[in-house]
Amino acid sequence: MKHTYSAAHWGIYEVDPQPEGAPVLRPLSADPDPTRIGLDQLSPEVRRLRIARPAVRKGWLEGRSRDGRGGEPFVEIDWDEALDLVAGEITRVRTDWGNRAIFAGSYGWASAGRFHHAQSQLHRFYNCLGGYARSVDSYSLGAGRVLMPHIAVDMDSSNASHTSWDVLEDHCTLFVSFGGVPLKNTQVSSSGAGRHRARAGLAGLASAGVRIVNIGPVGDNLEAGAGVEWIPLRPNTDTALMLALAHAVYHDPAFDRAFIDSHTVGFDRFVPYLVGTADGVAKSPEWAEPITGVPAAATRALAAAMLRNRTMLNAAWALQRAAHGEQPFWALVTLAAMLGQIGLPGGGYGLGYGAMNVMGSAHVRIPGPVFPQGRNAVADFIPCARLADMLLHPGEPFRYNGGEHRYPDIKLVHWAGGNPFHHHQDLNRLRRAWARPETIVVHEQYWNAAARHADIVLPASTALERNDIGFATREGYYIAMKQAMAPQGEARSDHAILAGVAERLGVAEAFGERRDEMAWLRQIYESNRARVGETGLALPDFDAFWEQGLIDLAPHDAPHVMHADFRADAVAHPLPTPSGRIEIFSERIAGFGLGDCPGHPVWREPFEWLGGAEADRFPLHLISDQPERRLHSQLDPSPWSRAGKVAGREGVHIHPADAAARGIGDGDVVELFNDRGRCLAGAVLNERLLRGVVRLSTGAWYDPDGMRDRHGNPNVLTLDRGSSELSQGCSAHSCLVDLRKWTGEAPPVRAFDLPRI
Ligand SMILES: Nc1nc2c(c(=O)[nH]1)N[C@H]1C(S)=C(S)[C@@H](COP(=O)(O)OP(=O)(O)OC[C@H]3O[C@@H](n4cnc5c(=O)[nH]c(N)nc54)[C@H](O)[C@@H]3O)O[C@H]1N2
Ligand SMILES: Nc1nc2c(c(=O)[nH]1)N[C@H]1C(S)=C(S)[C@@H](COP(=O)(O)OP(=O)(O)OC[C@H]3O[C@@H](n4cnc5c(=O)[nH]c(N)nc54)[C@H](O)[C@@H]3O)O[C@H]1N2
Ligand SMILES: [Mo]
Repeated sequence: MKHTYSAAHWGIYEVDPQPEGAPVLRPLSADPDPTRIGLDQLSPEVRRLRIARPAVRKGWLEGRSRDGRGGEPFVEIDWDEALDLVAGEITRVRTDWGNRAIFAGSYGWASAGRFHHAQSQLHRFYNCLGGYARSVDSYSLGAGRVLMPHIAVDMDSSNASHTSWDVLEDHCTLFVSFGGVPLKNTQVSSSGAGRHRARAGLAGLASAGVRIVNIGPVGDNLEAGAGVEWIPLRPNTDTALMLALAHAVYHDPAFDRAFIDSHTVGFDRFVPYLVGTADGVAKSPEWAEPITGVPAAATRALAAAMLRNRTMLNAAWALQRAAHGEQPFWALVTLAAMLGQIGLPGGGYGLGYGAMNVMGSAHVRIPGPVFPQGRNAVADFIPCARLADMLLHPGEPFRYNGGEHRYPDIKLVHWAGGNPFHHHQDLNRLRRAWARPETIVVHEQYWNAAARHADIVLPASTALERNDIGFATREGYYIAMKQAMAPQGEARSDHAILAGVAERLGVAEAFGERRDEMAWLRQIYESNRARVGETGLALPDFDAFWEQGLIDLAPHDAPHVMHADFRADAVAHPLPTPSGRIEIFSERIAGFGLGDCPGHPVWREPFEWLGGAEADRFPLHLISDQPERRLHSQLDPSPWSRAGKVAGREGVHIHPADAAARGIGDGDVVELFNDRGRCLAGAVLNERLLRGVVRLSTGAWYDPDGMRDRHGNPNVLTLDRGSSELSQGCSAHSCLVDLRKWTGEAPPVRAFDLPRI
């Protein structure tokens, strides 16, 4: 039998359905570097954690009690009862409090597929009912998303328009990355990674003789052969180093301001800060040295080399997932503008080569199929990372992107396709916040912490259990994601679940438009085909696409240079900023009058860092980066993810000298702690880490035992504070901890136990 296809965020599969039982998955044969993530998603270890039937927390069922979330047993009920309960709660809350008391922001990655996109389904559903309190931005790019449209271009356009690897290989001679190009991250692209290209991209740079410099606290996140230079840097001090590089460039005889004059605004308002006439402090390499730990001579040498090479500057997104996260992006763009190579092949800046597979793609950019969400009649919103603030402080004001807003008073939380007990910071605080709403409804596939902390749990099907269309920007494919197996247990798609509730609330027709699953796929594909047709690219009709299984867009590949049009003619191709140019000084941001984000890039001390006073008590900077063997918390129970654990827990990387000072050996169970919480982890001694830095990747399923997590979830330690009053982004990477060896017997991990039913 001919195989079918399926798409996941980490790759495309060839699927051999079996007459009985689970289908067999293989990575797409055309993928030069497929990932192992997800190949055992149908293993017994994963399948046993599926939610079989709708379930309600006992205390809530019996007396609507809010206590006991995350601790009580569940009672299984049938679908009709469950949908009646959900419809009843929605009606009650809408009647008593209005739609703005319903939070359905529902941040998260869910699964790939354009129709069964859980958030789109949920948002459309509530829009049919008069709206919901929503969330904006992302945990990924909280600060970047708000900053970049003011100074250059929005992040979605930026991500979709990076200079392609082939151009870098041919033209770049110096590639400098702040935060590496971690191949672990490029396994993934939101909505479906196609051909994995980053490993070959880096290898291409190395074999072309490009000088590659990696700057940051972590030395093993840029693997391109032997030649990579590593400049260790204290976490969260990239901005200070970028300013020092700018200072050295400014005083270099080779500095030429032609590009500054023709393509940017505000440089002359930044220079007094840079040279120190504004505040008495020149941002020189000597000034930066005690902040960053980078010797001034090395900074000067690098700045000189940047001016004399075709230089690509790159920054990892992690840099802005921190206190004052706008500053490293703004400083990087400013430094690149001073080098004058933005829009030239192989020169300029990148924001996130190494964040996802899409970066550096040569595939065509066309609009993708979308499931229409309708209009939200409720104005209330939060920046997504202000979740706990909202629940704890209803009615209180917050600043965001120049405006002043108030947190809505939330009575009902409805989540589909995200795991707040994965993604949010300071989980002990989140648990206090989570006890506030009257009702919490969660659609989940697995009995993870999000499901366990809900009142009403509705089992969702997986991508392999439904029909869908796969497509991701510049990933090069349309994928006919054909259902390959029956849903496990009584799981239903988010669409079917919400259609059931919509029927009870009298909006079935508005929500479903009388289309079944296949009719929706046909509709969203055909309307997309018409839009794509306008760009001159002819797609086959739906039936041909569905029959064929895959549309390969590779014949339309073309080398791409970011900002080439803008460089060639800034008048004909202005940037979407107020001035149409790159804004080194932003009148608009300056006009917001924010103490923590003035009108040009600045160095501000992070909330927590190794140079701050708190480092006396907690002398280690915690980096909680993306995990190598899974996507966030997804598939943590899989054999592949578990094979990466140390002593049954997530591995925490620590410099051998820091370990020795604490009597810790490789493989020991250790406890990380600060004032916010504690967690256990398994020690991994790693010399390619700056001393004073520990790295514990995210995504170990949360396993609370009081204030302590037993499994290695870094978010019991991280700080829940907006990156600045401009963006209110997630600042997870600004976090100090200490760590000690665990003596005696370590408590067993319970994260993968099923709840009591
Ligand atoms: N400390 C720290 N914290 C971080 C970060 C960090 O760097 N450091 N990174 C942050 C970032 S960048 C991100 S993007 C977030 C990620 O946070 P999330 O996106 O919330 O994490 P996931 O584990 O991907 O959660 C997706 C959930 O959706 C479920 N799911 C999958 N498919 C479906 C479906 O079809 N229907 C339904 N109903 N559910 C489905 C999965 O089982 C899973 O539980 O984490 C953030 N948190
Ligand atoms: N396998 C896998 N891939 C993923 C994901 C996943 O969960 N699993 N998640 C995806 C998502 S949602 C996102 S948003 C992207 C995120 O992409 P990124 O934000 O780029 O990913 P991170 O792994 O958090 O961090 C990248 C690197 O920055 C380094 N770093 C941290 N702090 C600093 C600092 O202050 N200075 C410097 N110079 N370096 C620092 C880290 O050590 C790490 O090696 O990854 C995506 N890719
Ligand atoms: Mo993300």
